[in-house]
Amino acid sequence: MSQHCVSTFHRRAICLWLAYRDIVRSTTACTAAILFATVAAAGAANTAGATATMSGAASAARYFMPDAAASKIVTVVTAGTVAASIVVLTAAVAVKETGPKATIEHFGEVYAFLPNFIAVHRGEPTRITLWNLQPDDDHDFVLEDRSGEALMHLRLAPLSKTSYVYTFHSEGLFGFRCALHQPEMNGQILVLPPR
Ligand SMILES: [Cu+2]
Repeated sequence: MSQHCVSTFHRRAICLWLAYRDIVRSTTACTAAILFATVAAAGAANTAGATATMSGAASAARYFMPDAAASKIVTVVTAGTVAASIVVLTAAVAVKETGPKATIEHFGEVYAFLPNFIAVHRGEPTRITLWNLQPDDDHDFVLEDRSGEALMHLRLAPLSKTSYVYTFHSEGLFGFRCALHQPEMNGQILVLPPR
């Protein structure tokens, strides 16, 4: 405002008008900025909502039990009489909370299944319970067929036990892995002949 103002009295009206114009302009600009910010925020919220919906749908589709074709290799049920029970732990080999720091700097955080080698008999229902021991880390369990295709995919939430009864109908060596911690968090299930 001061640049428009001169000391002479008869220009007071012009000065006031210019000041008024400046205020109107800045208010308009400010209103436009607020409107733009509001629209941008609404757009961001919509995008976030869409992302959340998509990731929700994606996560629902990501985890699955054996389908009809996979069930010819292994059937998985929640309960029943079992011939054997096996507990598999998620072991924190090198993690940020406890180190060693140099190992994590070199490899990143390292986890493992413990045990990572299981033997079962064909046709023998076997309970396998997966314990996620980490309080703040997700793991998952992908059981693979002999060509490496996923037969099933389970989420192992932090501090949880995930238990199913597996009956293999096919002998041989089947891999499993945590898809979140590759390439190190793996194991194998050897399916032996019936005893
Ligand atoms: Cu993992």
